[in-house]
Amino acid sequence: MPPQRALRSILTPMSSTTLKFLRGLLFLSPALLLTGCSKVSGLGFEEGLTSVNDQSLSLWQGAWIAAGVVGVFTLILILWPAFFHRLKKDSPEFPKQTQYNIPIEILYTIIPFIIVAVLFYFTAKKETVISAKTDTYKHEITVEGIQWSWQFGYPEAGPAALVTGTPAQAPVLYVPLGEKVRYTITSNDVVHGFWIPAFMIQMQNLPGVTNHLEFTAKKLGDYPGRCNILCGRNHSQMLFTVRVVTPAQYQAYLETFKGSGA
Ligand SMILES: [Cu+2]
Repeated sequence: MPPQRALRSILTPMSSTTLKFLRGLLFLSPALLLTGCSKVSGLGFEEGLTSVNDQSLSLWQGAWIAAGVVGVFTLILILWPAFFHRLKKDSPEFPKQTQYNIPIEILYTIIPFIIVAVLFYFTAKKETVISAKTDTYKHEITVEGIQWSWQFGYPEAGPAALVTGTPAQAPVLYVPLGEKVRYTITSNDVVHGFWIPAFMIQMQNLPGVTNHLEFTAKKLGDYPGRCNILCGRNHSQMLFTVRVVTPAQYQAYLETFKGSGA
């Protein structure tokens, strides 16, 4: 086959069977994606670690599914003209031009607006539940960001029950299993970010502002914590460990402060 003819045969529009198959795929792909969601993976996060995970995980999964559907649809829209609207032998040099097409311009303004509005709605709904203040918490812990470490306080064990970390010695935050704690989040210098990645939790420590967050830890173990706001030279060393212990161990931990005269 001469090269021109070979090229022409590649450029020839596909057969109607192939066309039908690809069209079917276009409408089926979002459906396939959604039916696979009856058991979606945590996509990097574990279910049931804290009361916040229970709320945030579906938001995280939903955002990925929405991104996947939009991504697949966009890819199809990009590939569609490349496959089905190739230059034919007898076509004019340019296809029909559609600039200043008002309905299309309105459509591609409204669709992104709807996407953002839906993501905003679900985010705001979850955020309201996660950051709600209640009076059903059992313990209080203070979390102060300092350049460049953390100070954790356990007011139940007295005003001097404080643990202050340093960049060289990261502090441990003791948390009781299955009991709701209210965290009072403050800063004594610049903006820091109290972040426990595995718990899907982050709240900023703002100078002059007192933030509150309440949650219940649901699984024993050690979990890494970090500062996620660039707060100065040793920001990367603002590490801590969250240690989820049984309520009895937590009480015993509080006793150690009392024993030390705190
Ligand atoms: Cu910091």
